[in-house]
Amino acid sequence: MKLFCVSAAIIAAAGSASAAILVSWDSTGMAGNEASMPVSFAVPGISSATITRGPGLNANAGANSFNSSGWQFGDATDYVELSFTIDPGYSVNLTGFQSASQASATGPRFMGFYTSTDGFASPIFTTDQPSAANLNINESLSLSGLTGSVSFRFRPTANIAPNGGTISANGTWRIWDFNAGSGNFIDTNFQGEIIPAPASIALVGLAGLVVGRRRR
Ligand SMILES: [Ca+2]
Ligand SMILES: [Ca+2]
Repeated sequence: MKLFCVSAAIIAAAGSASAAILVSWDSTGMAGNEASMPVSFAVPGISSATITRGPGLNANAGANSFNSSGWQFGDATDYVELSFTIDPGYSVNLTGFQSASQASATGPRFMGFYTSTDGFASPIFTTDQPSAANLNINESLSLSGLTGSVSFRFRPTANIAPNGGTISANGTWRIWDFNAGSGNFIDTNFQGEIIPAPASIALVGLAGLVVGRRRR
């Protein structure tokens, strides 16, 4: 009876979670041409978080950023990818994304944010960088029930640069911290909730019951 009560309490708690930053990456102090951006935070249940370049891009220096050149419109290998893995037994609901970008005068002006949930088919939002200046990105997301590995890619959606011409392979595009003003920079992050799956927790509870019986 005591074991049953403990199991029921764990199952009841499984449905509760609160929206917060789930995973973040820090560009502060980067040279810009590293192979990836370091993870600064991940909640328990999220692992293997990375920000990397597609194979069609080149690493490019740019202080406090993750910077790339070699952009060609229509090249499917030209993307910056944000990826993380949701551990077995959890699901994730994403509600927000924060970052910032900057394109050079001949870099890509319009960038779509694609997801692996539809095979990177349609952008869930598009950024417009009309000048070669910082662009804060602060988007609401509505992606529920995510499990396993999830990836997002920034890719050009038009062959247009901030200077009005076409994208040049020498042009650059970087992501870096969201600028909250007054010298306050927020690491690139996804917000939402992570939820332990009730089914897997119920199984753990049942396993506990079986072990308890065998010991008697
Ligand atoms: Ca930072
Ligand atoms: Ca390329």
